[in-house]
Amino acid sequence: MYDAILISTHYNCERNGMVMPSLHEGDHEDLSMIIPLGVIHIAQYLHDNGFNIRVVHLPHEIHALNCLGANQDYVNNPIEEILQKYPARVCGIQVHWYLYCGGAVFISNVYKKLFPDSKVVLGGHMAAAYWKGFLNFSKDIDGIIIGEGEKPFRSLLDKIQRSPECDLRGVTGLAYRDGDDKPVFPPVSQNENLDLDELPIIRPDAAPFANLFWQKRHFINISRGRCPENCAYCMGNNNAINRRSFQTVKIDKILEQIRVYQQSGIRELFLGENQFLNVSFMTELIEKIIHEKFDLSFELETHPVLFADKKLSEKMIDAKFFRFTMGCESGSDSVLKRMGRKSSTIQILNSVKEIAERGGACSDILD
Ligand code: B12
Ligand code: SF4
Repeated sequence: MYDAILISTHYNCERNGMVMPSLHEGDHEDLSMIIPLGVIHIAQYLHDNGFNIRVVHLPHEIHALNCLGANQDYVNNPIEEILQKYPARVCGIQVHWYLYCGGAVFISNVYKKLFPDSKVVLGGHMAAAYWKGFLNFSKDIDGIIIGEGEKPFRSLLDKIQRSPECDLRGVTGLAYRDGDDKPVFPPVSQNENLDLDELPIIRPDAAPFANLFWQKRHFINISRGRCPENCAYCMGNNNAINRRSFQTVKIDKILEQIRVYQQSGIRELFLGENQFLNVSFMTELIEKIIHEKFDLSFELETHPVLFADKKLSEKMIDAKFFRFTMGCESGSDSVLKRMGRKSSTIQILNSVKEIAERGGACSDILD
């Protein structure tokens, strides 16, 4: 029995456990194959603290079935087949992106049927935003971790180790149903977030990741906390969902993580958080990356304002930042203004030109 498993779902499933839409359908990019950073951070942290953990990335597991020639159509209920290999005291399910809400409810249902004594908790931005809705909607969901997951998950496991029958009261950062079945989230009175020095270094060969496919392109977490910008549509700046104010990870720690990833065969790293607004941090990071002469290239999810500094964009290319995605969001200045975006259409166009002239590739994203 595992202390905990952390599940990433496919988007959703049919009643018989067939995933929807089916894997590798040619008409969409299957984002669910990406291993979520939040999940691997929690898993590595719990593992480093002595717990027996597995990450269960369902799209990878189904892909593995397909590779064996055991096409999911020939398996009675592929999701049950997979999940019954993972009995755990606590089952955490990722609901970070809106894409996975339906899948998470479905999986909590299947998991509780297989292991009725296990506790099922959801976590991630969408779980945090709709915690009451999830707890009201399904009795198979016991709790929701609201905010960063490492410390609350560890407190929950500590509590369950002391008394396996435990109720979920008293775990800072966790919402649950009270005796009258009402969802409650007690105020968070102590700092439930990790000190950034305590962030784990992700080691792809660690036990929790035994069943993951690590692609050559991967992601790295180099900052935490709410974005200081005020874009109206964004969850990344929401106080109730993310209670930490913006902080960057120490550069030495980032370099150590890049070295570990490089040694494990990763060839391209994606940096994509709010750090783009912190030009002095980015400048120092990029200079140190150049100095290290890494044998991998980088992608940056960024913002048009970063390219106001021409020297910095030149250095980025020297550091092997070859691909940039930029949240442009609209081609209309008045819409951009109403959204609270800092950039104008002219800045967007100039940034693209700046990148292209220096030899980088640029694509737009709409969050
Ligand atoms: C990096 C990033 C990406 C990377 C993800 C890299 C990866 N491998 O995970 C990429 C570029 C792939 C990406 C893609 C997308 N993203 Co994005 N992304 C982000 C960003 C900038 C940071 C998230 C991050 O990794 N942080 C670092 C990790 C360590 O922290 P974390 O994810 O918050 O996880 C902590 C907690 O949330 C919690 N937690 C998270 N998961 C779980 C699970 C459990 C069980 C528990 C208990 C706790 C828990 O604990 C974690 C550790 O403390 C956020 C904005 C933001 N500032 O949060 C947007 C953001 C999350 N993305 C967003 C969107 C919309 C998308 C896309 C749908 C965009 C698109 N249209 O294609 C896709 C979906 C990707 C997918 N896999 O399906 C939105 C989400 C909005 C929403 N309502 O869903 C955000 C908030 C940006 C925004 N402007 O609104 N994204
Ligand atoms: S700059 Fe990006 S992360 Fe920051 S509030 Fe705007 S959309 Fe969200």
